[in-house]
Amino acid sequence: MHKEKLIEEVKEFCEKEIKPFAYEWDMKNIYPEDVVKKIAAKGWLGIPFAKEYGGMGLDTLTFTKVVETIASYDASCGAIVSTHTALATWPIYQFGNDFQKKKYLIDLCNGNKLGAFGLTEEKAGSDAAYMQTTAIEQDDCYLLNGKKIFITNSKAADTYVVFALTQQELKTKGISAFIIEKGMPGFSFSEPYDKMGIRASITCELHFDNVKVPKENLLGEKNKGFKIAMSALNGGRIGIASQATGIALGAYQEALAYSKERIQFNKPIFEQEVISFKLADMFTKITASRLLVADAANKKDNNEDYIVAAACAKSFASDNAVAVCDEALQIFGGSGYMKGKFVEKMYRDARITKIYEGTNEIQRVIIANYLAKQ
Ligand code: COS
Repeated sequence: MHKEKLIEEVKEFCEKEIKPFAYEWDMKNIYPEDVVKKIAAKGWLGIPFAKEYGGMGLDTLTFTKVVETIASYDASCGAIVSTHTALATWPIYQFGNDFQKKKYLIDLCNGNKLGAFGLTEEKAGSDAAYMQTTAIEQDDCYLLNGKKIFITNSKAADTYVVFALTQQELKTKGISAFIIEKGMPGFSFSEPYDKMGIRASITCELHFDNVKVPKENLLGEKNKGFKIAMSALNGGRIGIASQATGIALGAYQEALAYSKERIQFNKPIFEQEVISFKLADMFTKITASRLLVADAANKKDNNEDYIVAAACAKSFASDNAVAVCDEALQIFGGSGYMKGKFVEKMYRDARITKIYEGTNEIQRVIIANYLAKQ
């Protein structure tokens, strides 16, 4: 499919299926199950995966454009698509064996199933290796015990990539990745969190109480799971950078339109230089974010090292998203501070992009570690 045509189709879909409802989802904490099913039916849960597995066979840049476009209408929907694709589906695509690809990947790519990623724990946030969840070998299974927190898609998902210690004393070299199915005995969820933003994406804890995970669900090699988690996060960060760029774009578009309508001192406020210069800076920030996202996406597709490029894109685009939403709200003045205005929602939605899939402080650690080696 032609990429420009796809983005036009995504826009039309969002105008009809997302825009009229997004604020209500946010206010009422509603997970838009029907819309996610429609997104799945369009094939947009499998954009960068080969057609033989039910994907669209497109590149990472196209994936970022789709996430950006969706997030410009609703950040939660952007987060749902990005997490499913980059954190749940990609690790199985990259590290799964034929059996796992047949059993899990096809349904994730064609959107029959939704995916989630379970890494974070109470004591293992930025220090991801300090996890407590264990997977102990027992006959033909691993016995999984522990709790994962802040999990996007959580209750709404069907298939989970979950990380656990298989050899505690080895730390990063004693972590393994597993594919977990909803409904496995002993696997349950907390109530959803009541979040500041991206309130239409459902976020819960995952609880594992003696879950018997068949050995065939070990993803990749035993004790090689930390690398799988970190690799998935590299791609996930490109997704978050796209999401952040989309939120900034949505807020900028709202503010630009408003600045041309709102009359003060007998003229549209856009004609005040102080306002048009703000919009010029917002436009510049969005353009720069897009270029860093594209750089990381192209490096990924060209099989170049994209760890640092993803960290640059994620931290820069998310800092920009918060700054752009702040200025958009400023342009709206008091009315932007009221419930019911999209900029108020976007301001809250933007904030998470500086935190999840590695805080921006961690992104700077990654970049600085690279600089130390130059
Ligand atoms: N991509 C690929 N491999 C990576 C990696 C990355 N981004 N970061 C680390 N690794 C690899 C290292 O190369 C190393 O491999 P070897 O053992 O073969 O040398 C291994 O992982 C351990 O690396 P390191 O010792 O640097 O691990 P640390 O525990 O010190 O962690 C950071 C490094 C802080 C970068 C890592 O823990 C991190 O990214 N934390 C943030 C986690 C996060 O994003 N959490 C939010 C999840 S929300 S879904």
